[in-house]
Amino acid sequence: MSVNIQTIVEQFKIEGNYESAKVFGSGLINTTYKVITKEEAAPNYLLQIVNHHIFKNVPELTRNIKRVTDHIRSKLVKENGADLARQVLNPIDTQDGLGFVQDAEGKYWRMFLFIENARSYDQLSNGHQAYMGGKAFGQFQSRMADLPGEPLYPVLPDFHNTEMRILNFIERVKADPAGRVKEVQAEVDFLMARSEEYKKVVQMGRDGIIPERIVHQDTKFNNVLLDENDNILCVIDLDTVMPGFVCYDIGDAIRNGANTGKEDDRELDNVSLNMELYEGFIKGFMEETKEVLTPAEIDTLAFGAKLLTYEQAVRFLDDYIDGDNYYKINSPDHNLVRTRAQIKLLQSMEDNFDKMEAIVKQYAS
Ligand code: ADP
Ligand code: GN1
Ligand code: MG
Repeated sequence: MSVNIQTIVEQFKIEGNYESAKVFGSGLINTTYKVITKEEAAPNYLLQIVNHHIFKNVPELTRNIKRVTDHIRSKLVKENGADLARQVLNPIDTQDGLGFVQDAEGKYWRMFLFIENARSYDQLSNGHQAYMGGKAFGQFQSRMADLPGEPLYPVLPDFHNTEMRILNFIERVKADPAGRVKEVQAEVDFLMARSEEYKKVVQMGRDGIIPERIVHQDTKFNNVLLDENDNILCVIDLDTVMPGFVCYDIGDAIRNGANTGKEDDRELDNVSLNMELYEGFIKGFMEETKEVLTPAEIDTLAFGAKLLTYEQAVRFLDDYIDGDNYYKINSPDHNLVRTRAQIKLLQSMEDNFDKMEAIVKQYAS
């Protein structure tokens, strides 16, 4: 890259001096680096290029993240023995006080304290991890319940508005910008056959049956940092924290985390709902939230897993039909492979839906 990372880093108020930077993590949207400082005593940092084609208002996004992390920190300081460097993301301010740097190419950079000795898994290996994932997102959600001040800025309006996503998808299929629709007609038909069912949560919100709350909205398991004993450190990747419905968070956590295969598994036989991991997520999430959730919200939780899987299939296929403009891809058919894996997972959830609902009932009581 032509931009010199050191000159970017030096515009932030860091301790110590820049030594090196290397690409880090496996997110599909932003570009992340770990920055090492020369001095042993100085912390390391996490530097990110924010994808401003997606997050168009970086100043407001920066303000949201500051408000959210300040609020979590204000709760942690009241807890005995809380580790303020590891139990909350710490954004690093810039010399000019803006909190982000825009380089000569127009890219936006931001920085956090690097959380040392943290684990972030793309795939789970046991029910304890799922339980911790459910707890982490449940705890995040209950901490946000008393965020002071005006509503958070809607950085991505209608992010999980499935009704809107379906309307956009129909338009995309009609326009067929990359000439790919004929190749994916079976997948389009599968998703369109279910479109009415998956408008339900948005409609329930509109009818006042379920309340909006501040939720995370990108609850992949690699957005939870765990310590060396797999206990919760903190929830990261706060770009999408906005008002939304509670089933989005537990739903997406299950979609991403309770899959026997990978999100982009080419081998569809690997993909299904892992009931043990599903139960772990529900147990952890319910422990943290059941006192505040309404019966109508509790009724949406198992459905949320299907909803978010459906929506993710629509989003991946939409991007494939569009010619791959949104998600990072590793192969020309990557978004189609991802779509097929989401459809397979959704089918498995449809087959197990009664059991999924029974597990929610068990932990809600
Ligand atoms: P993306 O939006 O691209 O998913 P993330 O903010 O989730 O970006 O960061 C990508 C990865 O970097 C995370 O999954 C996690 O492994 C790691 N990471 C992010 N922030 C920190 C941090 N402050 N300390 C240590 N690791 C981090
Ligand atoms: C993106 O940024 P990352 O990789 O955590 C996406 C999520 C998708 C996910 C699918 C802002 O998450 O909504 O569920 O990919 N984030 C955004 O892997 O679109
Ligand atoms: Mg992430």
